[in-house]
Amino acid sequence: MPHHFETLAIHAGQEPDPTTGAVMTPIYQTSTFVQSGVGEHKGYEYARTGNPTRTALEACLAALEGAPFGLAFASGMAAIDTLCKLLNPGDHVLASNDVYGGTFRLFDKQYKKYGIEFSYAELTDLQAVREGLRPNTRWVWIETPTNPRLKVVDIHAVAEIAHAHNPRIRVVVDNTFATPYLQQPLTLGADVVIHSTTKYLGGHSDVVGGALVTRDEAMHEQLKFLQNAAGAVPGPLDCFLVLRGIKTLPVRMERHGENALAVAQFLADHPKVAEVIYPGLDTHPQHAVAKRQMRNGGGMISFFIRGDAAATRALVARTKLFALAESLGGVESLIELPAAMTHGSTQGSPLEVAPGLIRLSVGLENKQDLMDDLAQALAEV
Ligand code: P1T
Repeated sequence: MPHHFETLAIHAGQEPDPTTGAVMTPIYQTSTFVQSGVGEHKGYEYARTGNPTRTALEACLAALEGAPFGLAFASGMAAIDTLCKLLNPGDHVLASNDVYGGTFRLFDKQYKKYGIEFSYAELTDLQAVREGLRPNTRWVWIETPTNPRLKVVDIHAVAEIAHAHNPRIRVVVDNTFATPYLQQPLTLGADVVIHSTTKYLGGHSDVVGGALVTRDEAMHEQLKFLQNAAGAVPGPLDCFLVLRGIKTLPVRMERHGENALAVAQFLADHPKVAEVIYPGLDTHPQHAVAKRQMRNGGGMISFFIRGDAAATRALVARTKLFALAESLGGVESLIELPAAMTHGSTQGSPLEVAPGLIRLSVGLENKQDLMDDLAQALAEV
């Protein structure tokens, strides 16, 4: 009988070590593996090509997304870069008009110069999706919820439109913000999932990593070739940390969602807050899609205060529990200003983020403590 998500998170890809019985997957801290004769070995030759700790993580990631194939990388950007190497000059990518700043930077500063076309559309508007597709469109690139504006894209509807336009189009979903616990893009019709495992999958802000998961065997083989050929692989300790983090992903995501909903409601009721963006609030423009597609609204909130740029900068430096830092998805709460921090690369582009937008990664602290922290910071505005 197939196991449920919570069981897969703890066990998928991870058998007790056959030589010692160790229950936790060992950290195989080795660069190479002995051969009894030329080409005669136990499945591992050299650790760029494969390492048993990484194999366990890759199997676990695939299982969580409901797919047969997973690959782990040294960072989310390394995963995205590896995927982009499948593109050829003349190909077109239709992407969300709100994506992580590093993703936009890689497309715009690196892959555009190889003759690849990128255009950015409002993918929450299905008519804009239809109008954005071109004869040479190879991929539709979805982030949902998007970083940092938390737009929710209907994965099933966009995949149907893209595949009807051309069955060879690949629908790519960056599932970093939602995680496979909240939504499984491949079961909704997408073709490839990318992750920054640095975030919720690792979950403790102590590791940088990335992943690519697909059901397409031919694509997997190409990506595996590139993983080995270019070598942006995670080390065994990093793989272990992500595996360990994943074991508690379901319980963490439940609490991230519960805490974030409470914080979002608190902000929405606060007189000094101008606007709150959270997929779990019924005021969110795609709340209905979020309810259908995600188990809860996730742990990320964006908001604007009633105040100028100086007031906004002062506020983000005044919270105590919410640490002013880039990244997200850890057990601890973080606050940041995307326009000046994570999304600096979008300045002057059509993806430019409003300077007043404040982003929260709501952690697992007591939710009343988190609201009190925001209240004391807002009191000074
Ligand atoms: O940082 P790295 O592991 O390389 O992952 C890149 C990445 C990819 N996709 C999304 C949706 C992301 O949010 C990120 C990284 N984002 C941050 C560091 C941030 O603070 O938004």
